[in-house]
Amino acid sequence: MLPETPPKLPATPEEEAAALRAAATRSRRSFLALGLAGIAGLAGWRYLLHTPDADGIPSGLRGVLDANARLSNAYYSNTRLAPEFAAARARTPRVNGHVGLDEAGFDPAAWRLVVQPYGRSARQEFSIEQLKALPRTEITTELKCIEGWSVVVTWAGVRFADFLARYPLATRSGQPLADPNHPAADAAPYVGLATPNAAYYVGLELASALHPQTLLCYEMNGQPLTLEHGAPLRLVTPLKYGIKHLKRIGTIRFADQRPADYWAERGYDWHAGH
Ligand SMILES: Nc1nc2c(c(=O)[nH]1)N[C@H]1C(S)=C(S)[C@@H](COP(=O)(O)O)O[C@H]1N2
Ligand SMILES: [Mo]
Repeated sequence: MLPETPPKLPATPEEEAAALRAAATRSRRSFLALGLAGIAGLAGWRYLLHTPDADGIPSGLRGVLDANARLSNAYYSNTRLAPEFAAARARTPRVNGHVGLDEAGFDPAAWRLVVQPYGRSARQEFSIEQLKALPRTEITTELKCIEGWSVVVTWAGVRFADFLARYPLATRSGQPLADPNHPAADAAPYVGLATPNAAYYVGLELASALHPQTLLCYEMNGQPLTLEHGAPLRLVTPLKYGIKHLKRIGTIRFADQRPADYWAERGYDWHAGH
């Protein structure tokens, strides 16, 4: 289809000069608009950086991270799985992070897992034999460190969900969680784990603890865990960065509030998902 009125070409030098002036004004305006957008952007950035901190992160950025966390929470449905690999690809990871592992006189033979059940005061203790008596799960997944390296590792242990199926410690009622995708109303929203000396600690949402790849792990690449890799028991939660894979679990507690988290207190995202 032809335009009803074809664009009018300047007929005279005066008309041409007027048309050029009009075009220059238009482009000056858009240049100005761009500049203003840039200033607004800079002001916005200043605002983001200078608003008061929450967890050591400017609250403007904190809001963005929280929005990301809400998205990643949707991801943490028990249907999303971290990729698994052939066991032949497994390697020994470097020893990374010693916080909480330098306790003088720590005796793995005397170690017990101490659990604070949800809404009840009496603590319960578990030996490594009791944990090994539960169904064993082996997975080969990638351990990803927030520092930028990753390595494929074969882990074996008991699923956190299987531990809670046998010992229903996450509900006020003491009833087992029938459906890990829809935890009962009386289930704890959070789990906190710490080394026996409480020097390193991580927090998880119950949904992450119940994820089918989250293990209370006692073996690495077919061998019993070494002390430096977290013996007698460490956490493995492959949808999250290594910072959440607490080595040498001493205590587990179920909580109403977001538990303290060593690296979240130092500015990393609390969820640390990837
Ligand atoms: N107790 C304890 N657990 C910890 C850490 C730590 O400093 N102390 N560091 C974490 C980090 S940052 C990583 S990447 C992994 C590394 O596990 P690895 O030493 O078995 O490779 O352990 C995690 N668990
Ligand atoms: Mo890490």
